[in-house]
Amino acid sequence: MAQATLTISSKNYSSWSLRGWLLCRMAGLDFVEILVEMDDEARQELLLLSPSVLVPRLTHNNVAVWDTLAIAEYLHEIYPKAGLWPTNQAARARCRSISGEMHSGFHNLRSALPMNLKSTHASFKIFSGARPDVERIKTIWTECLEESGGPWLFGTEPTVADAMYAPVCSRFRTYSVALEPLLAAYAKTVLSWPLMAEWTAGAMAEPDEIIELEVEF
Ligand SMILES: N[C@@H](CCC(=O)N[C@@H](CS)C(=O)NCC(=O)O)C(=O)O
Repeated sequence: MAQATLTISSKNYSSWSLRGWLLCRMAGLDFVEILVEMDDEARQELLLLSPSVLVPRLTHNNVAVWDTLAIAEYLHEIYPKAGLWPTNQAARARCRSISGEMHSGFHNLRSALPMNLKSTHASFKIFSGARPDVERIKTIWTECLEESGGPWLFGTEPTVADAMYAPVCSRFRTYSVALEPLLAAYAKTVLSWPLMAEWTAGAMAEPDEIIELEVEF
């Protein structure tokens, strides 16, 4: 059986790579990472293997899966006991809904506050177009945490939703977004997750800096 692979790009900047990687690790998949360096000549060739020309891209048993939510659903089929989605149907529906919201929305937040694990900015004025995104995310987290009791969005174990919002926790830290205690505790849970620590260590070791993704002040 061929070794499963996950094609990803920069650990410092690529939030979708982080989500895909977290999902694979949460599922317990044995895989090797194919890191497409931002300035690598092989990058285009590797990315072209993914019809969307985007990462993450998973290969498993000669099946190629691209797009993060498709990867989540594929992993859930392969590892149904991994708990990627909540077992309760209503919670699962909400988990899918808020994961979908992250997947298809929050464009202003994503462009105004790009993921940059290496960076922190003590005072950052959030562009007015991104503020509704921040408020909506706070509402989502509050509702989930109040319903489930935390520390993760759907209770005692991380689910797809936590992987989807993990890069947001890092963005809120990078750009010093103020959070009320319940949400600050949630962000702390995510940022101190051993998987996040492992990914962040990889980001810190990356030499490249992408000027376009460095927010200027
Ligand atoms: N909807 C896609 C979004 C993936 C995406 O935008 N990936 C970015 C990296 S964060 C990418 O591959 N950009 C192209 C590139 O790096 O050349 C998914 O869910 O996987």
